[in-house]
Amino acid sequence: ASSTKTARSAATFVKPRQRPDGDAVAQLREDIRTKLVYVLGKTAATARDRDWFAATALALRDRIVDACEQQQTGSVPDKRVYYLSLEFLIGRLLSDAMNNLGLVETTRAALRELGVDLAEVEGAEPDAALGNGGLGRLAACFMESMASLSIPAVGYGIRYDHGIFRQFLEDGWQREAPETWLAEGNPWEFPRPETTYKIGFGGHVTMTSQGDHQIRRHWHPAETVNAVAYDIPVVGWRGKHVNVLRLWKAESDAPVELARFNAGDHVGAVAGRARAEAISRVLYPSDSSAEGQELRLRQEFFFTSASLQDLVRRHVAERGSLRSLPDHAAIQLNDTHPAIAVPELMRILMEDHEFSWEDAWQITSNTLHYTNHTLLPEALETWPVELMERLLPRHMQIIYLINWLHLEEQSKNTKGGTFDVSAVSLIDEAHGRRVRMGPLAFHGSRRVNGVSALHSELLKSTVFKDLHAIEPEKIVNKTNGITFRRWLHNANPELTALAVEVAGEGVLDDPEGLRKLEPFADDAEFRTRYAAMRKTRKKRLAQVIAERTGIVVDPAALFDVQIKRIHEYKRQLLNLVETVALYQAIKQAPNKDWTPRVKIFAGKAAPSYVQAKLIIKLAGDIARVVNEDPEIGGKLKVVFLPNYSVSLAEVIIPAADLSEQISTAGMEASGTGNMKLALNGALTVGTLDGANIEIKDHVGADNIFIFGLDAEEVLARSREPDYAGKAIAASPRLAAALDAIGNGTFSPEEPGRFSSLVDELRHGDRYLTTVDFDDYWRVQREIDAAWKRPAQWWRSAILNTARMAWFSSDRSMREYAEEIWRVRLG
Ligand code: B1H
Ligand code: IMP
Repeated sequence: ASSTKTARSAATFVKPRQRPDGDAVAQLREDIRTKLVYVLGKTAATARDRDWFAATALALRDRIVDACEQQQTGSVPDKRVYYLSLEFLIGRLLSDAMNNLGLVETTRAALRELGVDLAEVEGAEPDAALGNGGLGRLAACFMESMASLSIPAVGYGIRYDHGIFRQFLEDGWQREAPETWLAEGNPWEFPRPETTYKIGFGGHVTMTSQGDHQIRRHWHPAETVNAVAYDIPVVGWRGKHVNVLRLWKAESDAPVELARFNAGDHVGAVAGRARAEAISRVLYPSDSSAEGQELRLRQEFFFTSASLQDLVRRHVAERGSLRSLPDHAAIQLNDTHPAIAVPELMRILMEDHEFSWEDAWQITSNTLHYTNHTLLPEALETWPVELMERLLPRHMQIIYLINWLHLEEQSKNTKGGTFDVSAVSLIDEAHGRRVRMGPLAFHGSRRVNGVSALHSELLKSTVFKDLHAIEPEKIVNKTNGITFRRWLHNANPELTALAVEVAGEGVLDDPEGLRKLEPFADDAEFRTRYAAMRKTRKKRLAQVIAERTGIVVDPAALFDVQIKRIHEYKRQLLNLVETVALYQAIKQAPNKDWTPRVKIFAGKAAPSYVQAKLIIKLAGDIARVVNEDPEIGGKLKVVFLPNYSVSLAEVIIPAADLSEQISTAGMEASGTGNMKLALNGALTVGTLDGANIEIKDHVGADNIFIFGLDAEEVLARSREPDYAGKAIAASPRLAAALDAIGNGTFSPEEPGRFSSLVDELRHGDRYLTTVDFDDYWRVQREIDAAWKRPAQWWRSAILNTARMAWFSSDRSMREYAEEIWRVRLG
C-alpha cells in the first residue's frame, strides 16, 4: 500500500468547485477528531494512518447518510433495480466518496490541520476485492453509475471475509496468501442484524392435497443458515443520490450445540457453526472457469435466496400483492451465478404466497433479466442433477417442471415435425445429467444481454442459437462501460485538469465534453502538455516498479502494458514470445535504432491453473535474462508487477503508452481494461475482439493498431489440420523464439521448464497464438516506428481520450434503464 499512495500524493491540482470553505473544513476536522477519539478510542498521538482512515471514512459516511436522508423524505420509488452479483470488485472507497461529495480539498485541508497527509490516509485503506476481474469490477462501476444517475438500486452480493488472494512471487512463481480486508473492520458498512433471513439446504419435499386437484408442495430443509445483511452506502456524483450495496454474511442459527458442549465434545459443539459460516468465508478465485464444487453452489443459493426474500418482503410492505412485482422491480442476474433465482422465486411465490404455477411463472419471467459474460465452454455453469437433488430438492423438481413445459411447447410449435430436444433442454444428458444454468437463466428471463456488439451476435449464433430461434427478441446488446469518476477523474487528476481547462467543468458531468479536446490534437503546445502529463505518471509508475521489483526503468521509454487475469485466451504468451523474438533481433543488430520499450505485465492466475502460473514464471525468467543483458543496454526491459489490484490498476493505467488487448478473436466477451487505458490515452494494440471493435469505431482506425484473425477467420482456421505446425514452418522468427523458450535459454537451471507451454503451441495451440504471431510482430514494428513520430503519437493519444466518452458506464446504465429495466432515471 505504501507505494500506491505515493502515486497520488503529489497531485497539486485542486479539483474545480472543490476549493475548501473554512467553515466546512473546521467542521470536518472536528468530526474526524470526534470519530477518532470516541468511536475508535485513539488520540492524535496514538493514531496510525489506518485509524485516521477509519475516522475520516466515518465522518464522510455521516455526510453520505445525510445526503441519503434528503432523498428518503421523498416517496417510495416507482421501480427499483436489483443487481445480483457474486462479485463486487470495489477497491478503495475513500477517494470515490470524497470526489462524489465534492469534498476532496475540504478533506485534504481538514486532515492537514490535524497534521495528517491525505495521501497517507488514502493509502491505508485496504482494497475491497470481492471479485476476480472484469465481471466483478463491472458490477462496481455499474453501482457507482446507477447512484450517479439516480437510478434507485440495490446491489446484492456476499460479504466474503477473504476477497481475492494476495499474490506474491517466490523465485518467480506465483504464491497465494489470504487477503484480510476486514481484519480491522470496515468503517463504510452498517451491520443490520435485524435483517436476517433463513436459508435452507437439503431435506425433503412434502405434498398436501388442497381439494379441486390442487396439490401444494412444501420444502422442509434439513439445515438452515442465517443470512445477515451488511449495507455499504454508494454515493453518486455530486452527492445527489445514495444507493446501497447489501452484502450477506453467513451465520449459524445454533452457534454452540450446548448438549454436546456439556458432554465434553467442545470441538463437535461448534462444527455446525464452522460449516454454516464457511459459506461467506472466501471468494472462489477462478475467473472464466466454473469450479463446480458444492460450496460454490451453496454460496450461489445462499445469496440469491437472501436477496429474493429481502426484495419480496420490501415489495409486499410497500405494495401488498406480489402480482405487481414486475412493474416495480427489475432483477438483473450478473452471469448465471445467481441463476438459481429462477426456481427460487417460483418457489417463494407458490409456497409462501400461494400463487398458481402459471401466475408465478408470469411474475418470475417478467422480473428477471440475465447478462451473459462468456462463451468459453469451461466457464458455462452446469450442476450435476444428483448434487441439486441433494442440496436443493424442491428446486430440482421445479426445474424439471419448467423444462417439461418448455419442451412440450416446442413440440407443439413444431407441429409433428421433429426438433432437437438436446439443443434446447435445460438438462444436459450427454455429460452425466447436469442442469445447464445458462439456458435456465435464458428461459426464465425477460431479456438476455451480451456485453459487446460482437459478443451479443455470437450469443445468437453459438451458445444460445436454438433458444434464440424460439424467442428472437430476447437477446439484446449492452456494451460494457467504466465509471469515469474513478478511471479518469480520480486516477488521473492531471489529465482531468487538462480536460476541464479545455472543455470546462461540464466535462465532469457529461463526458461527451471530452470531444472538445479533438481540435487540440493538432495543437503542438497542447500535445507537449499532454505528453508531460503522461511523463509525470510514468515517473510515478517507475518509482512503484523500483520499490516492488527492484527493476529500474526509464520513463522516456515506451511503456507497453498487459494487465489482466492471466489466461491462455488473453494470450500473455503471444506477448512473451514476441518479447523473445525482439530480444533476439536486438542482439543480432544491437546498433540499430531500436525504440526503447518497457513491457509491463500484471495479473493473477487462478491457483489451480497450472499453465497460467507457468506463464508468470516465464515472464519472470525472460525478465531476468533480458534486463541484465549488457548487449540490450536497456532498449528492452520486462517487468512483472505482483499483486495486480484495483488500486494498482489506478497507478498503471494513467502511465501506459500502449495497451495490449490481444485475445484470440471471439473469446474476450468485452474487456473493460481496454476502455480504461484508451480513455487515459494509451494506444491500443489489439485483435478485432469484444469491445476492441467498438473502440476502433470510436477512436478511428488511424488511432489504434489492429492485427490478427477476426472471429470468423479464427473459426475457419481452427478447423484446418495442423495450423500451428504450418504457421511455425512459415516463420523462422517464431520458430527461433519457441526454440529458445523450449531449450532453456531463459531457464538454464531447468531447461525443460517451459516445454509444456511450447509443446502446446506446436501441437495444439487452441488459442491460435502461432497463427497470429507474424501479424503481431508486424504491427509491433509499426508501433516502434510510430513512437519515433511524437507529434503523430500524441495526436492519436489525445484523439483516444477525446473520443472515448461513449464507453462511460453512465451510457451503459442508461441503456439498461431504458431498454431492459424500463425504469426512470431520478
Ligand atoms: C467474465 C467471467 C467469469 N466473463 C466465471 N466470465 C467466474 C466466469 O468464478 N467464476 O466461475 C468468474 C468470472 N468473467 C468477463 O466479464 C469477461 O471475460 C470480460 O470480457 C468482460 O469484460 C467482463 C465483464 O463483462
Ligand atoms: P480486462 O480483463 O483487461 O478487461 O480487465 C478488467 C478489469 O478488471 C481491470 O481493468 C481491473 O479493473 C480488473 N482486474 C482484472 N484483474 C484483476 C485482478 O487480478 N485484481 C483486481 N482487479 C483486476
